[in-house]
Amino acid sequence: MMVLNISQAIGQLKMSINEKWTFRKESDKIIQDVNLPHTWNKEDAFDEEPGFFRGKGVYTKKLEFDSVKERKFFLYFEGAATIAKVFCNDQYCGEHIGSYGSFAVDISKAAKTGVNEIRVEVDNSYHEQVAPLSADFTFMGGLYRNVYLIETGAIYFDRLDHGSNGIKILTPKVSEESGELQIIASISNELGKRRNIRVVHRLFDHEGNLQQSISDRPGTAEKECLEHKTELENPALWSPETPYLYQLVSEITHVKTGEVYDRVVNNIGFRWYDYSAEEGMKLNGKYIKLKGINKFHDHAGLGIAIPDEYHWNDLKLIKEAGFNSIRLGHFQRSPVVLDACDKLGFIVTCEVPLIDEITLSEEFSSNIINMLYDLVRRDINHPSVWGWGLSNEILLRMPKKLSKEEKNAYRTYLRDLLIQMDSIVKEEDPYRPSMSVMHLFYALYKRAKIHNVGDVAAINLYPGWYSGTPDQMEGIARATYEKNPDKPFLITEYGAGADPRLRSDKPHPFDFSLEYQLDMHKQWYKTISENDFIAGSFVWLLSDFNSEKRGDSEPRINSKGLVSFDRIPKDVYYYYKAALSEQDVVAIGCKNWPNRSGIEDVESNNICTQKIEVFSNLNEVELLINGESLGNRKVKNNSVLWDVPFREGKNLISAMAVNNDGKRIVDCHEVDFNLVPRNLKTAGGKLEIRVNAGSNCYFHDKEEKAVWLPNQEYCENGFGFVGGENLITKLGRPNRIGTNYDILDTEKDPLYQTQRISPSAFKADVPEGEYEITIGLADLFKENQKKLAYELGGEKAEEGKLTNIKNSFTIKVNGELLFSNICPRKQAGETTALDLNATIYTNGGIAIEFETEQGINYINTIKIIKQ
Ligand code: GCB
Repeated sequence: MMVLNISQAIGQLKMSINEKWTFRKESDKIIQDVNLPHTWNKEDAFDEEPGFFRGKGVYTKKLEFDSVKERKFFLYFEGAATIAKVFCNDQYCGEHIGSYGSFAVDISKAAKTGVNEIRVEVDNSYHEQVAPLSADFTFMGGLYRNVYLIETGAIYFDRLDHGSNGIKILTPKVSEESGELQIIASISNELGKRRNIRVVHRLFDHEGNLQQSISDRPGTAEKECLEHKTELENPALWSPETPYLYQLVSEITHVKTGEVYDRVVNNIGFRWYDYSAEEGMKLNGKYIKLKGINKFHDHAGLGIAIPDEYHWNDLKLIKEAGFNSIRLGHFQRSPVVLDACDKLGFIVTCEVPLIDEITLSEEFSSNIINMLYDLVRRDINHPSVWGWGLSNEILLRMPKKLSKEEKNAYRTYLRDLLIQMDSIVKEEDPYRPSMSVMHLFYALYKRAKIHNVGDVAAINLYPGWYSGTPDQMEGIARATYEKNPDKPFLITEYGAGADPRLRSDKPHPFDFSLEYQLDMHKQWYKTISENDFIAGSFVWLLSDFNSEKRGDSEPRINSKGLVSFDRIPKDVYYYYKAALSEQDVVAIGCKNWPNRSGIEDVESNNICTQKIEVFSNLNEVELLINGESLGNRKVKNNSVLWDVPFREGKNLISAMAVNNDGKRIVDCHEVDFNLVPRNLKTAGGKLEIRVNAGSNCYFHDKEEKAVWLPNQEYCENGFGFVGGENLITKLGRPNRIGTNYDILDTEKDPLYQTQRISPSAFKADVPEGEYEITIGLADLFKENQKKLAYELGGEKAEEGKLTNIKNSFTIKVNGELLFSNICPRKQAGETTALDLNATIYTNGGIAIEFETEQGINYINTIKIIKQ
């Protein structure tokens, strides 16, 4: 337990109280010791059972104060999901609605000298009056951000105003010559009539030199706003390249004794923006295109309860890649994110969780408006914040079954709400633009007359992913821009999913290969960079994230990140780094693939040629394999492709380039290659064949340190399927290869989500010997086909093809019955992985034959190993 009140000496205290809480679910007796940040969903949001706990959790903590006389005690919660009620010594002290806003609760009246018990009841149940109601992320619960104790004297800057620190700072007019500063201090006075109090604002430059000091005397009112305007000559300007920050230290002190009652420190940046439809964006008088990216707030293994350092690391990854702008879309972020954006130099838009779905009620409106105040009042001082987001794709979930009148009422409700929100934002902050982000169907927004709410036209576009082709990006973007001739135009999202474990030589929509994602981004970014009418764009998004309802190659994960859920860069990250960064970049692609596998190019040449892509912003790159040069190649569109001859075992690849100063920039990558002989009959010793049946993708198996090869037809002396076809569905998109079902009892879902249907055999012309054969199966023929979660383009349920037939079949090897009556649905369950394993001896050749007993036969994976 800690004893507080150091503040008596230093006047004011802000202290992290993340340590040593207890937690229990209200419905549970088990009490756990926890530290914050904490969420109770970090496991169940990721398990195979649909759903996650949505209910009440109770946190307690002991705080000891050595004196409470004339002291104020606030608990400052950076975030509590979703509704939090705070008690001190069993007395109710306050509550907050909304998962993402910060708020303070005054516990002074309930606090006593000695030990105090803090209790926070947090509830993340579905509540139809509290946004967000539905979205492509998981509404985890808990005290998932930092909590602080703030102790002040009895006159203090108002902490109870939507998470603000009581000081509002605006920079109404900035130029190179002068920076205007408007400071509004909200003061709460519980000292009564006592005088001799002074409020002092001191402005320091980055080096700690005092620039200005403003002093004032507050009156005796319980609440008072003291406003000051001042000007700084020749301010050092803030920009992404030089994020120069001043610091404003605001204090309430006793004139004679010097006692500090309260102190607040804010960072300040002087910069000005101009924006218009014709000229796009200007920062400090110079044209700037927003090269942006979205960032979320969760991490593998932690859920949404991530320590501040993780945010810093994310932002450093973004900076390193060369992006200059970030959209903090969908909901408010941790304060650290905004602080870091100020310091690292990002131009930021922030948003409230008015997303996808609404409840038409006054209570819903009033809650979202409160969240808007939470957002603006807390974050207004940050120089990094450029604009305010009012909503995201808010017509995405307008119920289809509404009557005409109901639809009109829905539209009117939204329009009124957005207009009101827009005017609140303008009242709070006349100097920043607002926007309401649309999705592909512009006409819906036009019809509801919300296409033009806000100052910026913003739309999320996924041509080539959810529908259409990447070359449609320009047309759709231009049309949206032209329909809003008075507004600068932003593409607030564009992206494609990629599972770091999947690669393909024939990338295809919804195959989740790294190559498909890369190919889309190359095309999209070309369009974006070549068209000046696009004032800015934001990749969707930095990192993969948890979306509990999602069924993709990694169920429950939205994999559109440039880096994985545990922040391992995908190829596309390096592509952007080469395209955007001012640093010299030479980066070998597929570095997260330490293993590769492939078939010898020509019988007995011991080589398999596979592509290696290098991303660079230098002119030429040289590639070496095992020290042997493959020559220099010119870099085009920030990339060079090589056909690299891999040999069995370790292969060391190095990419080298020389920069303008003559300095060599080098990147290296080691690949352990499993070379499969073209003529299997010549295979001496060990042999390893793995096939991802029914798929065009290679699958990297981290556990087994091995790679599964794409489906292939049998050819003489080799291996492959005889007959059959790959399962094609309409899930997510028409002509999808395989399904997006969560395959139970495995984490290697993509291996089982695709399958070869009705092959007559799988043959491998291996030499004599003992072989271990593993056949992987999963019944993908769903009995109750449900509508799948968040599928923007393909929400239609699969029709026709999928039936409830209990397929069963027999598997023979070389004419001998190996497995009979195989019915994966019965033996393992629907969409559940079933591995059949046997060791056989052959005098030469393996022919695995399938004989149908009922329905059809199929196979999802096959592995043949000779040690
Ligand atoms: C969107 C949404 C975002 C989704 C994204 C996707 O348009 O704004 O919340 O996560 O698409 O990946 O589908």
